[in-house]
Amino acid sequence: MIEQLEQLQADAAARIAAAADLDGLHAVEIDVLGKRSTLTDLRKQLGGLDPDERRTLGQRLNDAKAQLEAAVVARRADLEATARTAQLAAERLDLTERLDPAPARGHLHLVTQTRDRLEDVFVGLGFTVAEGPEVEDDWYNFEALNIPPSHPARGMWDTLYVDAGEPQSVLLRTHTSPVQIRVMQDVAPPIYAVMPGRVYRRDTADASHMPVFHQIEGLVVDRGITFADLAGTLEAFTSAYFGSAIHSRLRPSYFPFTEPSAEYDINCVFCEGSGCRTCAQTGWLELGGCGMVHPNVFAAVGIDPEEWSGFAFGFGIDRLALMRHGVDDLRELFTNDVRFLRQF
Ligand code: FA5
Repeated sequence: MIEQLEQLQADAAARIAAAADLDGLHAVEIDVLGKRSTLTDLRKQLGGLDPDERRTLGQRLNDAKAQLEAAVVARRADLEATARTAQLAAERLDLTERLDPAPARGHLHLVTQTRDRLEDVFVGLGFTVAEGPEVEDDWYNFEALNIPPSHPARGMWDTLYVDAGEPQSVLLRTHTSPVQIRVMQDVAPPIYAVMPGRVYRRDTADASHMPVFHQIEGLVVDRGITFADLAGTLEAFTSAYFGSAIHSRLRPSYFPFTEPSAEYDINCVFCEGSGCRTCAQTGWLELGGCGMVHPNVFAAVGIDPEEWSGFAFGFGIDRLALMRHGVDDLRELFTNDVRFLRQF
């Protein structure tokens, strides 16, 4: 019987080791260790043996059973580990994988590029950059700029009002000039600052107008600043931005917040001054207004005009972008056709 048991144990151990998967192992386990197994049959035969043989064989049977059970546990652990690895491999999701081609990278809009470039040029000339709110009140946008209520010059800026506070007291700023006021309130002179931003007017869109557009304001306040400094600064800016072939000129004009005031023109970049359709055969293109800061503006912010003088200017950023890139219709910038935008 001992021999029979040893043979049985060896066979059972081989079958356990050979079980290919968990179901197979379960079947082998029932077969070799279950109630109807040969091992159980052998145990049933113990009753017919004499006490010594019964003890010896009983002990061997218990050992064999314990070893086979341990073998089943070990094989099960192996098979479970293999099954788990296979499951992980089958369920693996590669979240870094893209099946569609990577989308093309975009770039900054031409107006943003132009604004950045303008800031760079002025920072190179020693200016700082400041910003102000797009929703303003009447005082900043008009009154502090020497445009009291019912001043006829208010008609120069067709204003969009916001439904807040007293009627017509809160508005979308019509120019970046209110930021001049905020800068002068915040910092004591000397001041050398540019102030870019978005502005709003009740203008109908056409080749040179948009109801929402962008300006860059400039403000210098220091001792002994003259109109010659203004002209020199704008000429230095013109060649830094457009190249040395393009020059500027100042033409008498009127703004309530500057005295004297001027329009800033540059040589037409399309015909370089010889005259074309874009410049209406004049050879010049108008880019913005400028002038010496009016004493009433200094008074509004508490700067002594006897001690300090200054100049200011305000250019249309969108129009500067058109000029620099030879585009002849402002609306092209805002239609947002990528075929147009990706050229810049
Ligand atoms: C002003 O807005 C003054 N605040 C400029 C100024 C600042 C003068 C400081 C003196 C001292 P004006 O309304 O002319 O000025 O506008 C300035 C520039 O903004 C124009 O020359 C033009 O380049 C641009 N601009 C005006 N209206 C539009 C519009 N609807 N669409 C696009 N650009 C415009």
